[in-house]
Amino acid sequence: MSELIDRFLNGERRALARVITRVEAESEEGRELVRALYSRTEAAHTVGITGSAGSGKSTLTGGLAKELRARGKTVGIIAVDPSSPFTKGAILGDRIRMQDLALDPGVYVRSMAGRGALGGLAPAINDVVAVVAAFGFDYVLIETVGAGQDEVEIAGTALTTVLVNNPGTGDDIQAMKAGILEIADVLVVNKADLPGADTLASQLRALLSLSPAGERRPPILKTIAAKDEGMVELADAVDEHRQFLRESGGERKRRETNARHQLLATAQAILLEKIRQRTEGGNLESLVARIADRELDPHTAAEELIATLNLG
Ligand SMILES: Nc1nc2c(ncn2[C@@H]2O[C@H](COP(=O)(O)OP(=O)(O)OP(=O)(O)O)[C@@H](O)[C@H]2O)c(=O)[nH]1
Ligand SMILES: [Mg+2]
Repeated sequence: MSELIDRFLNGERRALARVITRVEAESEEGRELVRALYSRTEAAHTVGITGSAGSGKSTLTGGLAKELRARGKTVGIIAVDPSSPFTKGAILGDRIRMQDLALDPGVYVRSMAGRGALGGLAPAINDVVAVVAAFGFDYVLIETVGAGQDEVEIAGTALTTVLVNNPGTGDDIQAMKAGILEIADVLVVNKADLPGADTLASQLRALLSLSPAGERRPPILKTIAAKDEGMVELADAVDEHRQFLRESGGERKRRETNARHQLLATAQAILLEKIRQRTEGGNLESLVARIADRELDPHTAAEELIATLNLG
């Protein structure tokens, strides 16, 4: 393992890929690797790019990466649960750009599943982000699909969250309902070449004006990711938010919020796994049957399960 870490620290891509595979498997070895590398994760700026399926997240991520590269920065990209392969939309959008990115030693792209074995978010997401950050990229971009609690949670791993909206889809109202607007640090109206972009931008502006006075209002950017338009402004907005976090002391706060979230989510995963190990086949199944027969309510049954762990 220490040889793998040495190669990782030497900047070998294949070592990075192997470390991610082990971390993703949630093996004991993977956890040891995270333990060994975790202290190195602080320098990278993590950016979550979220929004509904097909809103142009991959194309936008590619465009942002290209702009950051033009500024001499290195970029790691993690696409969580891509409903289309990362390159698909981007190839449609701009074939040459993605080829450039794929060949660029300053860019690393990796896809991963967002679901754990027991359903829910894969606990490994945070670990994979940490490992990619530890490799030494200046920026780590995390693309996630959807508009709901999962995305809010994934956004919890990033310092800056970019929310991608499209004109004329109506899903923005959904996004606001899910409270996702509250986690957006930068709002993007992508596909601004389609009708309704200005209307959407002003609707978003109106909504933001309802937030308490004195709070930071996220900028609203119009982009045409498929044509690389607005990428300079997007990179600027990400850096401005980073600067804001630093100057306001918000970076520390956000790191603590993220740390609290990750700690509790990890503890939950460990407990769930322990409960499963100790009760599978036996107690678990009998409790399941008794709930199904309405002999027992789920709450009492859950208390019984937890009692098997002897937590006191
Ligand atoms: N008209 C227009 N189309 C765009 C724009 N940006 C992306 N697209 C297209 O929208 C489609 C989806 O783009 P992707 O980048 O794959 O979107 P995504 O959000 O990553 O999609 P999933 O990962 O599958 O959720 C592709 O056909 C893109 O070419 C844009 O600014 N304008
Ligand atoms: Mg995508």
